[in-house]
Amino acid sequence: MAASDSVEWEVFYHQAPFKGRGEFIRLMFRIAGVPFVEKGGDELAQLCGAFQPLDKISSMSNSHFAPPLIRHGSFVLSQTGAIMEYLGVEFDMAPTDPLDRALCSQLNWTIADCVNSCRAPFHAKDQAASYSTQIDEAAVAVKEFCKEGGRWDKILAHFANFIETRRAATGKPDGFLFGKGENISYGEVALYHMVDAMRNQFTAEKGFPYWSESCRANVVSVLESFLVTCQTIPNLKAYVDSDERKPWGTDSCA
Ligand SMILES: N[C@@H](CCC(=O)N[C@@H](CS)C(=O)NCC(=O)O)C(=O)O
Repeated sequence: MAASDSVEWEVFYHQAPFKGRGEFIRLMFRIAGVPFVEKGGDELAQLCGAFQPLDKISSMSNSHFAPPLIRHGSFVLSQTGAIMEYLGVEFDMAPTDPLDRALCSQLNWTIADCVNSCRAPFHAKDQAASYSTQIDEAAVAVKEFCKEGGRWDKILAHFANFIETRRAATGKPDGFLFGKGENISYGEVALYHMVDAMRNQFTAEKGFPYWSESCRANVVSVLESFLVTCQTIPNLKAYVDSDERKPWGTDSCA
């Protein structure tokens, strides 16, 4: 299926006032300049096992669990990482070199792990319950997650090192991470959103003033330099500067 064909692209996600994992997918469409319609509500619930009674799941005509999903004609796909990879190929945003392509996939799946790692401490008592029911427990768990030299610092250092080693490989110190460092890939779109989400989640305004702590200033400056690189993509810059985006959530990192 070519990205330019006339079949409508649909993105299914919660019709909620936060970006969520749906934003990874929206960014892909926006950067590629491919129109899509966003859907949710009952139609989303019908597609997801997570929102069906247990006795209905085995008779569902599809095999999807939770949003986001995309639909293109009769093809439906779930799992953010799988959708990013699929759209990366469809929209010509996947590296062509096999080793680069594998590393881009590695980056994409490490980001999926990072989303889960960042969400977990905000749901310290019950991962299925709302953050609002566990604010006190979350405050303790997030502080532990973000303590100097802790798990979050390891994740941030990993991404910063990935950026720097890849830039060294492409020979472009301020560039993208694959090929000749000239084009954004789907893995980098995911990294862009992940870094931007963490930068917006771990702030003093939200009660989690960890992004700007001096102990991680060097790593943060590498991550933020990558955001600057990504914002050289005109469609990305126009979208993130627009008022068309949903607000950031308050209890996770997407
Ligand atoms: N690994 C999945 C996780 C999907 C997921 O947890 N979706 C959330 C919204 S961001 C949801 O609505 N989950 C419902 C549930 O798990 O019951 C992905 O990355 O797409």
